Amino acid sequence: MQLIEGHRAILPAPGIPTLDIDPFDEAVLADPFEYFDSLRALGPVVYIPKYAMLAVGRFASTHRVFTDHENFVSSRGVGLNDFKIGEPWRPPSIILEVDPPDHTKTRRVMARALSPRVVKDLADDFARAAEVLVDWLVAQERVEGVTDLAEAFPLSVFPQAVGLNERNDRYLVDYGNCVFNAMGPDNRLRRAALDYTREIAPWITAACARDRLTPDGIGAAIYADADAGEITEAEAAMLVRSLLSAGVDTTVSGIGNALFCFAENPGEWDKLRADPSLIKPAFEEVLRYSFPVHTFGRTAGTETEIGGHPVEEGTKVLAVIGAANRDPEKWGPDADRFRVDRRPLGQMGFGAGIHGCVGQNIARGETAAILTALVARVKRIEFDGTPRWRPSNAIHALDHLPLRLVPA
Ligand code: OVV
Repeated sequence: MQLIEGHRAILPAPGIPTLDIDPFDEAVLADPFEYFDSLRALGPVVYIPKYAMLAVGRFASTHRVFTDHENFVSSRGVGLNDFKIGEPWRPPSIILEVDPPDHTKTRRVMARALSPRVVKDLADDFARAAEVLVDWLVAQERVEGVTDLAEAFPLSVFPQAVGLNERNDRYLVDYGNCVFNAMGPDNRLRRAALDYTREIAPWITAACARDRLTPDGIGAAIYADADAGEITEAEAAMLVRSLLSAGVDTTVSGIGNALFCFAENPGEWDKLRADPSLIKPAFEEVLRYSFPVHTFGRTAGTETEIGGHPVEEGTKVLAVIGAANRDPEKWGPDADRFRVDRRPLGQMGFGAGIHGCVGQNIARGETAAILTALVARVKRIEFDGTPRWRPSNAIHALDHLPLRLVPA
């Protein structure tokens, strides 16, 4: 067995087309749409020789890989490394990097802690925080969309919602970025992430402890399930770690991408202002068109197939959300257009299947709050300089977004 990047290097079955590209090259990450087009055009599944693995980017095959959790497992890692072969870089997540039946229990605990009821009870706090922040930003007029808004808003509500007593806003955003970069190949981005997490991880671990959390937050609700005997105390700490891994940089990216979409498409902002009932469907369209996570991996746990092509056990498969979310076969000939009234049912910005984002209610709640406050106060969102995409092995987001907010 040949090893590349810590997984079994496969030879593709005859008939699987080859795509000779490095999907994690920084130039591709900065502008991935040609890669997405090639990936879909070649077939339901392609072979990536650089990493000796497969990739799917058509809507149908990507959806299949996400929803067929029996053949495409998560317990061997959702990045390029196969946990059966190499050591995971941190103790694996007990909700992300796990299969049923182990997944079932932790998923139930997290789903309860992040239920629609919980998010509904947070809605007033979110709305007030959004109004205060947007009032302040509109008075500035020129803002840095990433730090002043996309980061500032989740940081003004999410840590309190979780009940964190420890605050280190930089670490909270950067930890998520590191976790997602660690899913990639052994490139500059992953090596920098692993170096930096050595600094951050002790702080994260400490922040997850029961006695560092307020008694009324989402974190405390998870520990209450430990008291009830559903999970152990150590498992509760690990699930709080999942909140901090997946709950900050993702919403930061979603909000930043929303601002980008509206700056790029002022007519769509006008539609939202004319009809604020479009705020919720508009965010679904942001998730489709500008997906905060571009790629997740799976591993074939058994011999299986994709689109009629045989896939051997141990094969790593990249499920390219960004490509699937732009598939004209699914979304029509204007798949590359951002349209707030599209109502893109089935968009895979939150993934699909049993591992579909467990925090999607709170993510939608945060975004609805900030867009509602903006719609009421901002006539136009304009670029005030050149936006810059942040290279990441899994996140699709901006790291610089100079904006002018034109007051209503
Ligand atoms: C969906 C996701 C991304 C990153 C980390 C985790 C989950 C986790 O459970 O730690």
